[in-house]
Amino acid sequence: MEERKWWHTATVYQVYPKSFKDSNGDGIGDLAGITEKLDYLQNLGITILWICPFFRSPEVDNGYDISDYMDINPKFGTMADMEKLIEEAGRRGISIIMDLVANHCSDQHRWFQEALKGKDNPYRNYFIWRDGKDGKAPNDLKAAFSLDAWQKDEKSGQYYFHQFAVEQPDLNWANPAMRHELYDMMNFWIGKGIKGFRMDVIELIGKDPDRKITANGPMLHPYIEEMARETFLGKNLFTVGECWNANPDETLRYTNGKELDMVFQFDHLVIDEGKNKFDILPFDFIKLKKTFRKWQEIFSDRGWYALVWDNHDLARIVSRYGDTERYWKESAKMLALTLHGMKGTPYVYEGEEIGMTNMDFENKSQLDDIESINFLEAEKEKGRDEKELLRLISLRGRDNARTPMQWDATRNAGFTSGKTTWLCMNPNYRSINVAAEENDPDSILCFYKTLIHMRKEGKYSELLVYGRFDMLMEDDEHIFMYTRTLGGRRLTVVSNWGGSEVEAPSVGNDDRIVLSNYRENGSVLKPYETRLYANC
Ligand code: TEU
Ligand code: CA
Repeated sequence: MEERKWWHTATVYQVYPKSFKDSNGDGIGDLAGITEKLDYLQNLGITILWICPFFRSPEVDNGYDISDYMDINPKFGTMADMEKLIEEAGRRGISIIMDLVANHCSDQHRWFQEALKGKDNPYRNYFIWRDGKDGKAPNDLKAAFSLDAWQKDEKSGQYYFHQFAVEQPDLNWANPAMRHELYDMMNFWIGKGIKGFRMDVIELIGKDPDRKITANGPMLHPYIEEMARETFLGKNLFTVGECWNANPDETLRYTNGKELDMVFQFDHLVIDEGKNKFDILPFDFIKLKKTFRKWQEIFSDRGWYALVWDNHDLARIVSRYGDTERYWKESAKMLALTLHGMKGTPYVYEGEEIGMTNMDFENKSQLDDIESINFLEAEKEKGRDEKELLRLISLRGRDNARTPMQWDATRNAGFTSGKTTWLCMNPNYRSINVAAEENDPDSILCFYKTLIHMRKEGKYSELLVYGRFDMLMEDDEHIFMYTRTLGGRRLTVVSNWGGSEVEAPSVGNDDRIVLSNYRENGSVLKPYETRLYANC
């Protein structure tokens, strides 16, 4: 039996502060708005709240370009608002974890502004500078957002490295002075009552750009171990790292007891991606099941699995793997039970719990995200049709996850009292919203609430948290089925991943259905029918 941790029974809720709730009518979500909604989160059963960056930022990448780690983006409020949010959350048994963006900062950060002053400035080596080669960049490394990874500084003639936007210079983790300033910042926030960290692209901090190594670099784990020792280790906090290139060995090193509690890996969400997220391949259901089974086996008795469908970088799961035309409610619930029945910590992204969907971005003026805008411009340069590009962005773009939270059917979905919102509303807010679901026992919201509470406390909690995972029917074209077993007790999840009826597989004789997205459960599984059986 794994060592028990306070957060093992938790479900983590992720808030994108700009889009969750606006308290002052300026059309931009803010910290006071999150505080307003803490009762909603407590009622949902949430005990850990991950808030995306709320620090001072020019918002080139919506807050993942931080210009002051120790101050609050004035659009989101003040330090007093943050202190109140931490306190009010604590009173409701909700621990707040912050988004640690330690791989890079904003080019408007004091450190970078100092570094630009010259090669012998003490902050110069807080960043990664190289001379060019033959009048060009040091090498041909690429960045995200359709960019090259080296940016020339005309004043010094050198290039600096950026894995993301030009305005997001990578921090130089080889510099102990820089590392220790980051640790001081982390300890400042721990002192404020932050109960943990979600670590943005933590896999990149050990990079060696001269050898074109970005993720999983040679110094990655020594740096994380040092960070842990200097800040959160032994303080019973919650830490999760974001890793897009995690392999089994690397992942188990992260969770070796000297580093993090868990990492996100996204293999199950890139199975239909070719060259990039906008290069969409046919969905391969069996590959999806094999991916989940692989990672469940890796984490079977070591480390811990982050169970994720949605986040602020991903298109809405019910639009990706569900059916928003004919079986919106059934497929959203099926996806929820299929994920939440597994071993690991489930993450719920704002709006996922009410079945929020992608939207059609018909005009590029509706877009905000640098990743989508750069993709559109870069591909148009190559002669591709804007309408087709907008179709792809509507399928996979990050703005799908950033349209404001849909609270009710009033103007702007009750997200703001103002006339405008910083990003377009999804027009389906009139039918998909919290108010329409919170008192409907058959709603997606109530289904998520049941799942979250089932893990948190009660009869099946221990089985859901610690039960062994075994995949069944892995090669079946329609059914996702697995068991969770512990001490002779068993849960079985059976999900029909398609819009047609299929024969229901047999289960144990004394297995009874304890949760389903259909009222009647017969010998066939109806479209997107999902069932949780228990023998105890
Ligand atoms: O994302 C890491 C990252 O690489 C994503 O941009 C991902 O590759 C892409 O969205 C998949 O299509 C983190 C943050 O979650 C993201 O919001 C930031 O833009 C990025 O790092 C830079 O901080
Ligand atoms: Ca506001």
